[in-house]
Amino acid sequence: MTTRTFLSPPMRDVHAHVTEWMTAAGMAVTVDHAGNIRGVSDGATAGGARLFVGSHLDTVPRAGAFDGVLGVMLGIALVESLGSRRLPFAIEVVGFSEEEGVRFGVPYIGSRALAGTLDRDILDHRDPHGCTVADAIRAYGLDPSRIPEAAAGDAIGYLEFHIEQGPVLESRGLPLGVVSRIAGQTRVMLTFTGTAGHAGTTPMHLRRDALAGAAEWIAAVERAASQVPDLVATVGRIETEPNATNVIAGRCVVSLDVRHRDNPSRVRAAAEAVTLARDIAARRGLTLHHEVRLDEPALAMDIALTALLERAVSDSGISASNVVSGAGHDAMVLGLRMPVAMLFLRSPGGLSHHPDEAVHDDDVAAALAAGLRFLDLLGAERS
Ligand code: HGY
Ligand code: MN
Ligand code: MN
Repeated sequence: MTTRTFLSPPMRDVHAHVTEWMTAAGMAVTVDHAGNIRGVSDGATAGGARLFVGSHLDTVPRAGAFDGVLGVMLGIALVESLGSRRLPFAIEVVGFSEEEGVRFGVPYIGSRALAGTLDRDILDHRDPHGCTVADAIRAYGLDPSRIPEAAAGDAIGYLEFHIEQGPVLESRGLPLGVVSRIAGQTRVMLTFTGTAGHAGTTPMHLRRDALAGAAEWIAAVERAASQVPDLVATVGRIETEPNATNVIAGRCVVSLDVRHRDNPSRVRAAAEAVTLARDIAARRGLTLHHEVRLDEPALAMDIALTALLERAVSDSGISASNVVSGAGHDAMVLGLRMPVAMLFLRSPGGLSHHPDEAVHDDDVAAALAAGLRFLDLLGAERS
């Protein structure tokens, strides 16, 4: 299993491998100051119009082997398969440095740098060891003051290959799916604060138990979310202090991840969850603090680029089927800056964010063939 977080030592390892493969495919390779590795197909004029193809290289903890990195490898394979064939545009393959948001609790650092939308205050976020994003960038041998240089110039658009990470394509018996829309995502950190106390001597009615309050809230969030069609709400992280078996918890920090394909449903659900936390805290004599870490609107894929991708898939002999992505992707960030399209590969068992995440080799071959056909169609359109 793999755990590769932002500019961690495993990221240095994967950069070494990707540099080798990009170079062997005839690409000029750089790492920008947000830690994105970037390979440009040769013959590209500096600053010339280019198609970006990529995904992220960071992973969740104990991840599988395909979430993100498969999209980078398929980008390199596209360039490799073109060989000496010339297109009327360059291809830039990007391996983004931070999409999951695991190390600093803030996702999309790499793609925001490419989109030119990275807020400067994100550089001050600290990881659990107190290291800031800026420190991590410097420790990697990069310069945070040069992040603006990472911004994309003249972009035709962005194509991302990614595993579906869900059960839809497998249920349809399809190897590939064209993404129509990516669900919006709200991420919140909530802190319940009570009073630590002796587990043996404090009567139940005299307690201000932060962990019990958080637990009541977590169960209530799950119940509420189950009533709303297409809504998902997840509490994936919990940290409690002092985290001892014989001490009533004085403080408990929990994460909330809320998603829905339409924004009003998501925004309403997230707000209701925070109000619920505040009510439970008040009734239990706790205080509540919350911080919105991400408020990412749902994004519809670019119509023209997606139509070209659908044609490429059907020209490759596969019925083009649309999928809404419940997972967030770097395409959401770049879609605010350039036309974007995404091609999903079937996820056996719908499994992801798990060491047993898999793909079928034939589906990867089909994705590559559809990607090459997409380049033909885009090239013809721009000649
Ligand atoms: O959380 C997500 O949707 C993605 O895996 N970053
Ligand atoms: Mn992921
Ligand atoms: Mn991913």
